[in-house]
Amino acid sequence: MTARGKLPAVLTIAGSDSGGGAGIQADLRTFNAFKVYGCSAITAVTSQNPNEVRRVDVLPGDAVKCQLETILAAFPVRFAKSGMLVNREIIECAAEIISQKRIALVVDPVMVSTSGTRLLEESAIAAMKELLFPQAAWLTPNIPEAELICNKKISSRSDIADAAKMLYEKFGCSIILKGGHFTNGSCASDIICHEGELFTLVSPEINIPGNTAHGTGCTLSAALAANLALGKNWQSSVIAAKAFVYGSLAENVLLSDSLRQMYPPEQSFHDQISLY
Ligand code: PXL
Repeated sequence: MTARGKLPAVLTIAGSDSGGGAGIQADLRTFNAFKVYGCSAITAVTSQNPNEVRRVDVLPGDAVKCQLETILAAFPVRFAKSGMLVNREIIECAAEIISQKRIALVVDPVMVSTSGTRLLEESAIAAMKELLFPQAAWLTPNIPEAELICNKKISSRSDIADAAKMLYEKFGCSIILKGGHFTNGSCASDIICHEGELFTLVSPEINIPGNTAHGTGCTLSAALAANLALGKNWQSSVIAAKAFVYGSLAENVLLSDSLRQMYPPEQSFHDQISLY
């Protein structure tokens, strides 16, 4: 609830993950957990489970545009997140509407699924850089995505900081460069560049058996958008988002003898997170 007693409506523009771990399903679950009202514009329907992506059906650009226009005709959306945007046509629709409506956008530049399936056409990377990132309030790449966006190999901690600064300077938005692909066995640290200043956001490293990274990126960006929509400042918002991802892994649920998934935590894990 905001200070004026209204529940903020937050929008996700992303793909459906039939397995429920990532995409729209993770975003809406996260919005519910933070008690914001979730609206969704779906870009594509993936047929997947935690082990494989069998098929991706992409919606036409005008179907995405119509969802966005219809949502925004009724809901006073001030904050949104984007995930899997697939191609230039969909990126153009999203960028145009976000700028017209002055929505603060958290962009998770989803490119490849954890299992290796392409979720963004190669030619669409240029469209993201040209049209979407300059409209973003926050950009949350992981290391492989930052390498593709910057055209630069990232192989050390100082490379991560340089890339975060480079992205900030190039696109003018705040950056969370997620270090999950580069852990040291004890903590998972991300580098933030906000208004040109560098910060480190750290949680303990946590490993659950199976495909643990699936959905963490979607969850982080949805949690960040939800907390910003609740009126929290950026520092509290990134801490709440990181704590939520950590807590979702820590309180994972068992679905079969061999299947665990992240799940919104009951406890708060803020005391496990540091920002400096
Ligand atoms: O985590 C990236 C991602 C985003 N959106 C959808 C996905 C995935 C990864 O598999 O399926 C729909």
